[in-house]
Amino acid sequence: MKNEDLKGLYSALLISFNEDGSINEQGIREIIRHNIDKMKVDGLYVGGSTGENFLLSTDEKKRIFEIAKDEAKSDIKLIAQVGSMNVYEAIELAKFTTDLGYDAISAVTPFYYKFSFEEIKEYYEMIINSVDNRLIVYSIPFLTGVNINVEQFGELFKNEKIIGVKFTAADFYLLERVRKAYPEHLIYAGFDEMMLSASVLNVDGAIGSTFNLNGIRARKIVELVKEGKIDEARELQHITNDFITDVLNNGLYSTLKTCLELQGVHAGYSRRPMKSASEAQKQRAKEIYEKYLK
Ligand code: SI3
Repeated sequence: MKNEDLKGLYSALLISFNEDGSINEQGIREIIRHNIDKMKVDGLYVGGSTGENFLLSTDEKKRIFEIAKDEAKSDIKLIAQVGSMNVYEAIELAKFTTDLGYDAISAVTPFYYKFSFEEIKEYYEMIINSVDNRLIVYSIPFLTGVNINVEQFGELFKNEKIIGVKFTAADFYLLERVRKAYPEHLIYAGFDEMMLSASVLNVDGAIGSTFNLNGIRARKIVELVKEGKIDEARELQHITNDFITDVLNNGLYSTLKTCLELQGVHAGYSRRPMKSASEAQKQRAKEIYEKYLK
């Protein structure tokens, strides 16, 4: 598959857990089917923040990668987020998902310690040079505290296997600079609530948690921008952002999961220490579902 074939709209896959925190395989399969059959997404981003990935063991991550590939087969594109504080785990997962046939891997910038850019670059080189695959940098400064500037993106992109970035930041000046500087690299918008603005800047795709439920509306925003129908796109972004604001206020992943449950998809519990929805939050999620998704 050519790099440009990786463009498109990807759901950051939600993961269903049982009440005891174990993986709910049937629930995960149902979420994947819902994304393919109802949301009509181009691909899935597996093992991201939305997948509560950083709360899981290596074996659990591997099992989720296996389930996603087994359920999705080659019907849609699959990107595996393998990044970890433990670069050796990241390498192990990069090898594992490449062997499974994932179309690309992605890795969050290493976090917690204040790594220098040289260290960050070496982390990426170690991961991607261990496999015959392509890598998308996962930049999410508001959670990691790691900011990468235009020149540093250029340093990373010198490795031809590092083909793009998932840009989860509100810095649209930086996004514009990166777009202009690296027209051949793939940029995925990471904040669903800023999809319109990112589309105007000509990103190559988007990866988001809310597409698990709002995927059809999200795609329409992208299409309207491409057709130059900015007023209509803005109206849809307004509705989308009313939805996202209500979801964020009620608890992001637990509300998305409750909304899926209301559609008969067993999205299950969250993984501790992440809290699952309380009765009051479930009630509010029902109102959100009825207002925006029915
Ligand atoms: O890694 C992932 O699961 C993502 O793709 C994350 C994605 O950028 C989401 N960010 C987080 C922290 O969940 C967004 O889709 C986000 O949930 C949404 O824009 C609402 O703020």
